[in-house]
Amino acid sequence: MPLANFIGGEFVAPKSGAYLDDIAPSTEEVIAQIPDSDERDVDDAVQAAKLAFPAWSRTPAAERSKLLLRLAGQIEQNFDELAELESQDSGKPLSLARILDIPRAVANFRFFATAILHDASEAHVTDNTALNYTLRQPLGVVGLISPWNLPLYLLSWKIAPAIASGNACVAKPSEMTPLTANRLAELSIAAGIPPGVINIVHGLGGKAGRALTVHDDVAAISFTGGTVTGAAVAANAAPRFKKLSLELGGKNPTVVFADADLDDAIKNTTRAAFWNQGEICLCGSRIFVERSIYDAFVDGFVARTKELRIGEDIGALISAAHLEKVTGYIELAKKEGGTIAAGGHRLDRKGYFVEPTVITGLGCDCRVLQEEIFGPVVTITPFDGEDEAIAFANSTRYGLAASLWTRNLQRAHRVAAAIDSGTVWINCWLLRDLRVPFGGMKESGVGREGGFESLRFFTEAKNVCVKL
Ligand code: TXE
Repeated sequence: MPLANFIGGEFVAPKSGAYLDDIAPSTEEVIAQIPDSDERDVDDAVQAAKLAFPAWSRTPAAERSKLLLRLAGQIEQNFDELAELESQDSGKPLSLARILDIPRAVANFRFFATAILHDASEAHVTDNTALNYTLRQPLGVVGLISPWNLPLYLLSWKIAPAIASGNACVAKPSEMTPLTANRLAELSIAAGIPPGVINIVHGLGGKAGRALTVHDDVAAISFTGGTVTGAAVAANAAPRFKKLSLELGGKNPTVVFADADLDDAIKNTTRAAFWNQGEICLCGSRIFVERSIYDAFVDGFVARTKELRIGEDIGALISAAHLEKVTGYIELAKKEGGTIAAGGHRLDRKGYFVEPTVITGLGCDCRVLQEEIFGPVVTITPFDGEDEAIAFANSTRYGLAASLWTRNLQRAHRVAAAIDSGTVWINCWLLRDLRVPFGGMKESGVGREGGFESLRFFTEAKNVCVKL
Protein backbone atom coordinates (compact mmCIF):
# COMPACT_ATOMS: atom_id res chain seq x y z
CA MET A 1 0.00 0.00 0.00
CA PRO A 2 1.47 3.36 -0.93
CA LEU A 3 1.42 5.97 1.82
CA ALA A 4 -0.22 9.33 1.24
CA ASN A 5 0.48 12.86 2.33
CA PHE A 6 -1.65 14.18 5.19
CA ILE A 7 -3.02 17.57 4.21
CA GLY A 8 -5.93 19.39 5.80
CA GLY A 9 -6.97 16.24 7.65
CA GLU A 10 -7.14 14.13 4.47
CA PHE A 11 -4.80 11.52 3.07
CA VAL A 12 -3.94 12.63 -0.45
CA ALA A 13 -1.76 11.25 -3.22
CA PRO A 14 1.20 13.32 -4.44
CA LYS A 15 0.44 15.61 -7.38
CA SER A 16 3.15 13.97 -9.49
CA GLY A 17 1.75 10.48 -8.90
CA ALA A 18 5.33 9.38 -8.25
CA TYR A 19 6.45 7.23 -5.33
CA LEU A 20 9.70 6.24 -3.65
CA ASP A 21 10.61 2.90 -2.13
CA ASP A 22 10.92 2.62 1.62
CA ILE A 23 13.47 -0.10 2.40
CA ALA A 24 13.72 -1.99 5.69
CA PRO A 25 17.40 -1.83 6.70
CA SER A 26 17.47 -5.19 8.44
CA THR A 27 15.97 -7.16 5.52
CA GLU A 28 16.76 -4.90 2.53
CA GLU A 29 13.17 -5.40 1.40
CA VAL A 30 10.78 -2.73 0.17
CA ILE A 31 8.16 -2.36 2.88
CA ALA A 32 6.25 0.68 1.66
CA GLN A 33 6.03 3.29 -1.01
CA ILE A 34 6.02 6.94 -0.08
CA PRO A 35 4.91 9.99 -2.03
CA ASP A 36 7.69 11.67 -3.98
CA SER A 37 6.17 15.05 -3.18
CA ASP A 38 7.15 18.31 -4.82
CA GLU A 39 6.50 22.01 -4.26
CA ARG A 40 2.84 21.64 -5.28
CA ASP A 41 2.15 19.20 -2.44
CA VAL A 42 4.10 21.38 -0.03
CA ASP A 43 2.09 24.40 -1.13
CA ASP A 44 -1.19 22.55 -0.60
CA ALA A 45 -0.05 21.61 2.90
CA VAL A 46 1.02 25.17 3.67
CA GLN A 47 -2.36 26.49 2.47
CA ALA A 48 -4.18 23.94 4.65
CA ALA A 49 -2.08 25.01 7.62
CA LYS A 50 -2.77 28.69 6.88
CA LEU A 51 -6.48 27.98 6.86
CA ALA A 52 -6.31 26.13 10.19
CA PHE A 53 -4.08 28.67 11.92
CA PRO A 54 -6.52 31.45 12.93
CA ALA A 55 -8.93 29.18 14.78
CA TRP A 56 -6.20 27.03 16.28
CA SER A 57 -4.18 29.99 17.52
CA ARG A 58 -7.31 31.33 19.24
CA THR A 59 -8.17 27.98 20.83
CA PRO A 60 -7.61 28.35 24.57
CA ALA A 61 -4.40 26.81 25.87
CA ALA A 62 -6.35 24.46 28.11
CA GLU A 63 -8.18 23.05 25.08
CA ARG A 64 -5.00 22.71 23.02
CA SER A 65 -3.41 21.00 26.00
CA LYS A 66 -6.29 18.52 26.24
CA LEU A 67 -5.98 17.60 22.56
CA LEU A 68 -2.23 17.07 22.80
CA LEU A 69 -2.71 14.88 25.85
CA ARG A 70 -5.24 12.85 23.87
CA LEU A 71 -2.66 12.42 21.11
CA ALA A 72 -0.12 11.23 23.70
CA GLY A 73 -2.76 8.76 24.88
CA GLN A 74 -3.30 7.53 21.33
CA ILE A 75 0.42 6.89 20.92
CA GLU A 76 0.43 4.97 24.17
CA GLN A 77 -2.57 2.88 23.14
CA ASN A 78 -0.76 1.94 19.92
CA PHE A 79 2.61 1.52 21.56
CA ASP A 80 3.41 -2.00 20.34
CA GLU A 81 2.51 -1.29 16.75
CA LEU A 82 4.47 1.97 16.68
CA ALA A 83 7.55 0.31 18.18
CA GLU A 84 7.35 -2.43 15.54
CA LEU A 85 7.00 0.09 12.74
CA GLU A 86 9.90 2.17 14.03
CA SER A 87 12.18 -0.81 14.35
CA GLN A 88 11.27 -2.16 10.93
CA ASP A 89 11.64 1.19 9.21
CA SER A 90 14.88 2.39 10.83
CA GLY A 91 16.68 -0.90 11.50
CA LYS A 92 16.97 -0.25 15.22
CA PRO A 93 16.40 -3.09 17.68
CA LEU A 94 12.76 -3.44 18.70
CA SER A 95 13.77 -3.32 22.37
CA LEU A 96 15.30 0.11 21.80
CA ALA A 97 12.22 1.47 20.05
CA ARG A 98 10.26 0.24 23.07
CA ILE A 99 12.45 1.85 25.71
CA LEU A 100 13.56 4.99 23.87
CA ASP A 101 11.64 6.14 20.83
CA ILE A 102 7.99 5.54 21.57
CA PRO A 103 8.04 6.46 25.28
CA ARG A 104 9.81 9.67 24.35
CA ALA A 105 7.18 10.52 21.71
CA VAL A 106 4.50 10.14 24.39
CA ALA A 107 6.57 12.25 26.80
CA ASN A 108 7.09 15.00 24.20
CA PHE A 109 3.36 15.50 23.70
CA ARG A 110 2.62 15.32 27.44
CA PHE A 111 5.45 17.67 28.28
CA PHE A 112 4.48 20.46 25.89
CA ALA A 113 0.75 19.92 26.50
CA THR A 114 1.32 20.82 30.13
CA ALA A 115 4.18 23.32 29.62
CA ILE A 116 1.78 25.77 27.93
CA LEU A 117 -0.32 25.78 31.09
CA HIS A 118 2.65 26.97 33.14
CA ASP A 119 4.23 29.46 30.78
CA ALA A 120 4.44 33.12 31.80
CA SER A 121 5.70 36.21 30.05
CA GLU A 122 7.62 39.17 31.38
CA ALA A 123 6.60 42.69 32.36
CA HIS A 124 8.96 45.67 32.71
CA VAL A 125 7.96 48.79 34.56
CA THR A 126 9.83 51.92 33.37
CA ASP A 127 10.37 54.31 36.29
CA ASN A 128 6.66 54.33 37.07
CA THR A 129 6.02 56.03 33.74
CA ALA A 130 5.28 53.03 31.59
CA LEU A 131 4.38 49.41 31.80
CA ASN A 132 5.81 47.08 29.20
CA TYR A 133 4.54 43.57 28.87
CA THR A 134 5.58 40.84 26.48
CA LEU A 135 3.10 39.02 24.33
CA ARG A 136 4.31 35.71 22.92
CA GLN A 137 2.28 35.04 19.83
CA PRO A 138 2.39 32.00 17.56
CA LEU A 139 4.18 32.48 14.26
CA GLY A 140 1.62 31.02 11.85
CA VAL A 141 2.73 28.14 9.63
CA VAL A 142 5.95 26.46 10.68
CA GLY A 143 8.05 23.90 8.79
CA LEU A 144 9.48 20.92 10.63
CA ILE A 145 12.15 18.75 9.02
CA SER A 146 13.29 15.66 10.85
CA PRO A 147 15.82 12.85 10.30
CA TRP A 148 15.71 9.06 10.24
CA ASN A 149 17.67 8.10 13.32
CA LEU A 150 14.96 8.82 15.91
CA PRO A 151 11.97 9.26 13.62
CA LEU A 152 8.91 9.67 15.84
CA TYR A 153 10.99 10.88 18.79
CA LEU A 154 12.35 13.88 16.86
CA LEU A 155 9.23 14.53 14.82
CA SER A 156 7.17 14.78 18.01
CA TRP A 157 9.91 16.91 19.63
CA LYS A 158 9.05 19.48 16.97
CA ILE A 159 5.33 19.00 16.36
CA ALA A 160 4.42 19.08 20.06
CA PRO A 161 5.84 22.53 20.94
CA ALA A 162 4.89 23.95 17.53
CA ILE A 163 1.19 23.19 17.82
CA ALA A 164 1.04 23.54 21.62
CA SER A 165 2.02 27.17 21.21
CA GLY A 166 -0.70 27.76 18.63
CA ASN A 167 1.01 27.29 15.27
CA ALA A 168 -0.11 25.08 12.43
CA CYS A 169 2.65 22.94 10.99
CA VAL A 170 3.87 21.21 7.88
CA ALA A 171 6.21 18.38 8.78
CA LYS A 172 8.58 16.64 6.37
CA PRO A 173 9.81 13.41 7.96
CA SER A 174 12.85 11.65 6.57
CA GLU A 175 12.11 9.80 3.35
CA MET A 176 13.86 6.81 4.87
CA THR A 177 11.56 6.45 7.87
CA PRO A 178 8.02 7.55 6.99
CA LEU A 179 5.96 4.87 8.75
CA THR A 180 5.47 6.22 12.25
CA ALA A 181 4.84 9.73 10.90
CA ASN A 182 2.09 8.29 8.75
CA ARG A 183 0.60 6.53 11.77
CA LEU A 184 0.86 9.73 13.81
CA ALA A 185 -1.29 11.46 11.20
CA GLU A 186 -3.99 8.82 11.67
CA LEU A 187 -3.74 9.08 15.44
CA SER A 188 -4.05 12.86 15.30
CA ILE A 189 -7.48 12.44 13.73
CA ALA A 190 -8.48 9.99 16.46
CA ALA A 191 -7.24 12.47 19.08
CA GLY A 192 -9.40 15.23 17.60
CA ILE A 193 -6.63 17.58 16.44
CA PRO A 194 -8.43 19.87 13.96
CA PRO A 195 -7.71 19.35 10.24
CA GLY A 196 -4.79 21.40 8.94
CA VAL A 197 -3.08 21.87 12.30
CA ILE A 198 -0.73 18.98 11.56
CA ASN A 199 0.15 18.36 7.91
CA ILE A 200 2.68 15.78 6.82
CA VAL A 201 4.34 15.80 3.42
CA HIS A 202 6.57 12.88 2.54
CA GLY A 203 9.38 12.97 0.05
CA LEU A 204 12.98 13.81 -0.69
CA GLY A 205 14.93 16.47 1.17
CA GLY A 206 16.17 18.22 -1.93
CA LYS A 207 12.65 18.46 -3.32
CA ALA A 208 9.88 18.45 -0.68
CA GLY A 209 12.19 19.57 2.13
CA ARG A 210 13.67 22.36 0.07
CA ALA A 211 10.22 23.54 -1.03
CA LEU A 212 9.29 24.00 2.61
CA THR A 213 12.41 26.02 3.38
CA VAL A 214 11.78 28.46 0.50
CA HIS A 215 8.01 28.82 0.89
CA ASP A 216 7.06 32.44 1.56
CA ASP A 217 4.21 31.52 3.90
CA VAL A 218 6.36 29.42 6.22
CA ALA A 219 7.49 31.59 9.12
CA ALA A 220 10.01 29.28 10.74
CA ILE A 221 11.98 26.14 10.07
CA SER A 222 13.02 23.72 12.77
CA PHE A 223 15.51 21.27 11.30
CA THR A 224 17.37 18.28 12.69
CA GLY A 225 19.83 16.49 10.45
CA GLY A 226 23.36 16.56 9.11
CA THR A 227 25.55 19.67 9.21
CA VAL A 228 25.91 19.87 5.43
CA THR A 229 22.15 19.70 4.96
CA GLY A 230 21.73 22.23 7.76
CA ALA A 231 23.88 24.68 5.82
CA ALA A 232 21.64 24.23 2.74
CA VAL A 233 18.53 24.76 4.85
CA ALA A 234 20.00 27.91 6.37
CA ALA A 235 21.07 29.22 2.94
CA ASN A 236 17.53 28.83 1.65
CA ALA A 237 15.67 30.08 4.70
CA ALA A 238 17.89 32.99 5.77
CA PRO A 239 17.26 35.34 2.80
CA ARG A 240 13.54 34.87 3.45
CA PHE A 241 14.04 35.91 7.09
CA LYS A 242 12.51 32.81 8.59
CA LYS A 243 13.20 31.93 12.18
CA LEU A 244 15.62 29.03 12.16
CA SER A 245 16.50 26.35 14.62
CA LEU A 246 19.20 23.93 13.49
CA GLU A 247 20.08 20.77 15.38
CA LEU A 248 23.03 19.32 13.51
CA GLY A 249 25.70 16.71 13.81
CA GLY A 250 28.12 15.90 16.57
CA LYS A 251 31.50 14.32 17.16
CA ASN A 252 31.09 14.11 20.85
CA PRO A 253 33.97 13.61 23.27
CA THR A 254 33.81 11.22 26.20
CA VAL A 255 36.55 12.08 28.70
CA VAL A 256 37.47 9.48 31.30
CA PHE A 257 39.79 10.61 34.11
CA ALA A 258 41.87 8.15 36.11
CA ASP A 259 39.78 8.72 39.23
CA ALA A 260 36.52 7.65 37.54
CA ASP A 261 34.58 4.60 38.63
CA LEU A 262 36.07 2.41 35.90
CA ASP A 263 33.36 -0.24 35.72
CA ASP A 264 30.61 2.32 35.60
CA ALA A 265 32.50 4.37 32.99
CA ILE A 266 33.07 1.34 30.76
CA LYS A 267 29.46 0.22 31.02
CA ASN A 268 28.05 3.62 30.18
CA THR A 269 30.55 4.78 27.61
CA THR A 270 29.91 1.58 25.65
CA ARG A 271 26.24 2.45 25.64
CA ALA A 272 27.07 6.04 24.67
CA ALA A 273 29.15 4.76 21.75
CA PHE A 274 26.83 2.11 20.37
CA TRP A 275 23.26 2.87 21.32
CA ASN A 276 21.06 2.95 18.23
CA GLN A 277 24.16 1.54 16.44
CA GLY A 278 25.86 4.89 16.93
CA GLU A 279 23.20 6.73 14.96
CA ILE A 280 22.39 9.32 17.59
CA CYS A 281 23.79 12.81 17.25
CA LEU A 282 24.68 12.63 20.97
CA CYS A 283 26.68 9.40 20.82
CA GLY A 284 30.14 9.63 22.36
CA SER A 285 32.26 8.69 19.36
CA ARG A 286 35.65 10.03 20.52
CA ILE A 287 36.77 8.57 23.82
CA PHE A 288 39.73 10.12 25.62
CA VAL A 289 41.17 8.23 28.58
CA GLU A 290 43.80 9.38 31.07
CA ARG A 291 46.96 7.50 30.27
CA SER A 292 47.38 5.72 33.64
CA ILE A 293 44.12 3.79 33.14
CA TYR A 294 44.19 3.67 29.34
CA ASP A 295 45.11 -0.03 28.97
CA ALA A 296 42.63 -1.18 31.59
CA PHE A 297 39.90 0.94 30.02
CA VAL A 298 40.57 -0.32 26.49
CA ASP A 299 40.58 -3.96 27.67
CA GLY A 300 37.29 -3.50 29.53
CA PHE A 301 35.69 -1.52 26.70
CA VAL A 302 36.70 -4.03 24.04
CA ALA A 303 35.45 -6.95 26.18
CA ARG A 304 32.11 -5.26 26.66
CA THR A 305 31.86 -4.37 22.97
CA LYS A 306 32.37 -8.00 22.04
CA GLU A 307 29.44 -8.97 24.24
CA LEU A 308 27.01 -6.82 22.25
CA ARG A 309 24.59 -8.95 20.26
CA ILE A 310 23.90 -7.98 16.68
CA GLY A 311 20.19 -7.63 16.10
CA GLU A 312 19.39 -7.32 19.79
CA ASP A 313 21.83 -4.65 21.00
CA ILE A 314 23.03 -3.36 17.64
CA GLY A 315 20.59 -2.82 14.79
CA ALA A 316 21.10 -2.34 11.08
CA LEU A 317 22.34 0.95 9.66
CA ILE A 318 19.75 3.03 7.88
CA SER A 319 20.72 2.40 4.25
CA ALA A 320 23.17 0.83 1.84
CA ALA A 321 24.69 4.27 1.23
CA HIS A 322 25.17 4.87 4.94
CA LEU A 323 26.70 1.42 5.34
CA GLU A 324 29.21 2.35 2.61
CA LYS A 325 30.01 5.57 4.43
CA VAL A 326 30.54 3.87 7.80
CA THR A 327 32.66 1.01 6.46
CA GLY A 328 34.57 3.58 4.41
CA TYR A 329 35.61 5.26 7.66
CA ILE A 330 36.77 1.93 9.09
CA GLU A 331 39.01 1.51 6.03
CA LEU A 332 40.18 5.10 6.39
CA ALA A 333 41.06 4.45 10.03
CA LYS A 334 43.42 1.67 8.91
CA LYS A 335 44.99 3.95 6.29
CA GLU A 336 45.45 6.65 8.91
CA GLY A 337 47.41 4.18 11.03
CA GLY A 338 44.72 3.04 13.46
CA THR A 339 44.37 -0.39 15.01
CA ILE A 340 41.02 -2.16 14.93
CA ALA A 341 40.68 -3.42 18.49
CA ALA A 342 37.19 -4.86 17.99
CA GLY A 343 34.77 -5.37 15.10
CA GLY A 344 35.63 -3.73 11.81
CA HIS A 345 33.41 -5.64 9.40
CA ARG A 346 30.04 -5.70 7.78
CA LEU A 347 28.12 -8.81 8.78
CA ASP A 348 27.79 -11.54 6.20
CA ARG A 349 24.01 -11.61 6.22
CA LYS A 350 21.05 -9.71 4.83
CA GLY A 351 20.67 -6.23 6.23
CA TYR A 352 23.03 -3.31 6.71
CA PHE A 353 24.71 -4.61 9.84
CA VAL A 354 28.18 -3.49 10.89
CA GLU A 355 30.01 -4.89 13.91
CA PRO A 356 30.53 -2.45 16.75
CA THR A 357 34.03 -1.24 16.04
CA VAL A 358 36.72 0.09 18.37
CA ILE A 359 39.72 1.92 16.91
CA THR A 360 42.85 2.83 18.81
CA GLY A 361 46.11 4.51 17.88
CA LEU A 362 44.75 7.60 16.13
CA GLY A 363 45.37 11.24 17.04
CA CYS A 364 42.91 14.13 17.05
CA ASP A 365 43.96 15.40 13.63
CA CYS A 366 42.89 12.25 11.80
CA ARG A 367 39.77 12.51 9.68
CA VAL A 368 38.29 9.63 11.63
CA LEU A 369 38.39 11.84 14.74
CA GLN A 370 37.24 14.94 12.92
CA GLU A 371 34.28 13.84 10.80
CA GLU A 372 30.91 12.57 11.94
CA ILE A 373 30.67 8.86 11.12
CA PHE A 374 27.24 8.28 12.66
CA GLY A 375 27.66 4.54 13.05
CA PRO A 376 28.92 1.95 15.54
CA VAL A 377 32.51 3.16 15.31
CA VAL A 378 34.41 4.67 18.21
CA THR A 379 38.00 5.76 18.77
CA ILE A 380 39.90 5.60 22.05
CA THR A 381 42.86 7.92 22.58
CA PRO A 382 45.01 8.46 25.70
CA PHE A 383 45.59 11.90 27.22
CA ASP A 384 47.89 13.40 29.85
CA GLY A 385 46.33 15.89 32.25
CA GLU A 386 43.29 18.07 32.33
CA ASP A 387 44.47 20.70 29.85
CA GLU A 388 45.17 18.11 27.19
CA ALA A 389 41.79 16.48 27.83
CA ILE A 390 40.06 19.82 27.23
CA ALA A 391 42.13 20.55 24.13
CA PHE A 392 41.33 17.11 22.68
CA ALA A 393 37.65 17.45 23.51
CA ASN A 394 37.49 20.84 21.77
CA SER A 395 39.51 19.83 18.72
CA THR A 396 36.63 19.46 16.22
CA ARG A 397 34.22 21.76 14.37
CA TYR A 398 31.39 20.26 16.36
CA GLY A 399 30.06 21.13 19.80
CA LEU A 400 26.93 19.20 20.59
CA ALA A 401 27.48 17.10 23.70
CA ALA A 402 30.24 15.75 25.91
CA SER A 403 30.45 13.34 28.81
CA LEU A 404 32.99 13.43 31.62
CA TRP A 405 33.83 10.64 33.98
CA THR A 406 35.54 11.59 37.25
CA ARG A 407 34.97 11.47 41.00
CA ASN A 408 36.62 14.87 41.47
CA LEU A 409 33.78 17.35 41.80
CA GLN A 410 35.85 20.50 41.29
CA ARG A 411 37.45 19.10 38.18
CA ALA A 412 34.09 17.97 36.82
CA HIS A 413 32.68 21.50 37.01
CA ARG A 414 35.90 23.11 35.75
CA VAL A 415 36.16 20.87 32.69
CA ALA A 416 32.42 21.10 31.98
CA ALA A 417 32.73 24.88 31.82
CA ALA A 418 35.75 24.66 29.48
CA ILE A 419 34.27 22.28 26.92
CA ASP A 420 32.61 23.86 23.89
CA SER A 421 29.35 21.98 23.74
CA GLY A 422 25.67 22.57 24.27
CA THR A 423 25.40 19.76 26.83
CA VAL A 424 27.92 18.24 29.21
CA TRP A 425 27.01 15.10 31.10
CA ILE A 426 29.00 14.26 34.22
CA ASN A 427 29.17 10.57 35.13
CA CYS A 428 26.21 9.86 32.88
CA TRP A 429 25.09 10.05 29.28
CA LEU A 430 21.76 10.88 27.67
CA LEU A 431 20.12 11.57 30.98
CA ARG A 432 17.47 13.91 29.63
CA ASP A 433 15.23 16.43 31.33
CA LEU A 434 12.91 17.94 28.75
CA ARG A 435 12.99 21.33 30.48
CA VAL A 436 16.68 22.01 29.81
CA PRO A 437 18.05 23.98 26.84
CA PHE A 438 19.17 21.55 24.17
CA GLY A 439 21.28 22.31 21.11
CA GLY A 440 24.76 22.67 19.74
CA MET A 441 27.65 25.10 19.51
CA LYS A 442 29.95 25.61 16.54
CA GLU A 443 28.86 23.47 13.56
CA SER A 444 26.48 21.44 15.70
CA GLY A 445 23.72 23.96 15.34
CA VAL A 446 22.11 27.27 15.95
CA GLY A 447 19.58 27.94 18.68
CA ARG A 448 18.23 25.90 21.53
CA GLU A 449 15.14 23.79 21.86
CA GLY A 450 13.66 22.12 24.92
CA GLY A 451 11.33 23.42 27.61
CA PHE A 452 10.47 27.08 27.35
CA GLU A 453 13.24 27.51 24.74
CA SER A 454 11.04 25.57 22.30
CA LEU A 455 7.99 27.62 23.18
CA ARG A 456 10.00 30.79 22.64
CA PHE A 457 11.25 29.57 19.29
CA PHE A 458 7.73 28.84 18.10
CA THR A 459 6.42 32.24 19.21
CA GLU A 460 7.25 35.83 18.40
CA ALA A 461 7.87 38.17 21.32
CA LYS A 462 5.99 41.44 21.05
CA ASN A 463 6.48 44.24 23.54
CA VAL A 464 3.42 46.30 24.39
CA CYS A 465 4.21 49.60 26.10
CA VAL A 466 1.49 51.40 28.07
CA LYS A 467 2.08 54.93 29.38
CA LEU A 468 1.12 55.05 33.03
O1 TXE B 1 20.52 13.45 6.69
P1 TXE B 1 19.96 14.82 6.18
P2 TXE B 1 21.19 12.28 5.90
C1 TXE B 1 24.19 13.23 9.91
C2 TXE B 1 24.94 11.94 9.82
C3 TXE B 1 24.59 11.44 8.49
C4 TXE B 1 24.54 12.74 7.72
C5 TXE B 1 23.69 12.70 6.50
O2 TXE B 1 26.32 12.18 9.86
O3 TXE B 1 25.53 10.58 7.97
O4 TXE B 1 23.97 13.64 8.61
O5 TXE B 1 22.46 12.08 6.80
C6 TXE B 1 15.90 16.55 4.82
N1 TXE B 1 16.31 21.01 2.32
N2 TXE B 1 22.92 13.13 10.59
O6 TXE B 1 21.64 12.62 4.54
O7 TXE B 1 20.17 14.99 4.73
C7 TXE B 1 15.85 15.05 4.69
O8 TXE B 1 14.87 14.68 3.74
C8 TXE B 1 15.45 20.64 3.28
C9 TXE B 1 22.89 13.70 11.89
O9 TXE B 1 20.30 11.17 5.98
O10 TXE B 1 20.47 15.83 7.09
C10 TXE B 1 15.51 14.63 6.11
O11 TXE B 1 14.12 14.81 6.35
N3 TXE B 1 15.48 19.43 3.85
C11 TXE B 1 21.59 13.74 12.46
C12 TXE B 1 16.32 15.64 6.93
O12 TXE B 1 16.56 16.74 6.07
C13 TXE B 1 16.40 18.55 3.42
C14 TXE B 1 20.49 12.93 11.99
C15 TXE B 1 17.64 15.11 7.46
O13 TXE B 1 18.39 14.59 6.39
C16 TXE B 1 17.32 18.89 2.41
C17 TXE B 1 20.65 12.47 10.64
C18 TXE B 1 17.25 20.18 1.85
N4 TXE B 1 18.09 20.59 0.91
C19 TXE B 1 21.86 12.56 10.01
N5 TXE B 1 18.11 17.81 2.21
C20 TXE B 1 21.39 14.34 13.80
N6 TXE B 1 21.93 15.51 14.06
O14 TXE B 1 20.71 13.76 14.62
C21 TXE B 1 17.71 16.84 3.06
N7 TXE B 1 16.66 17.27 3.80
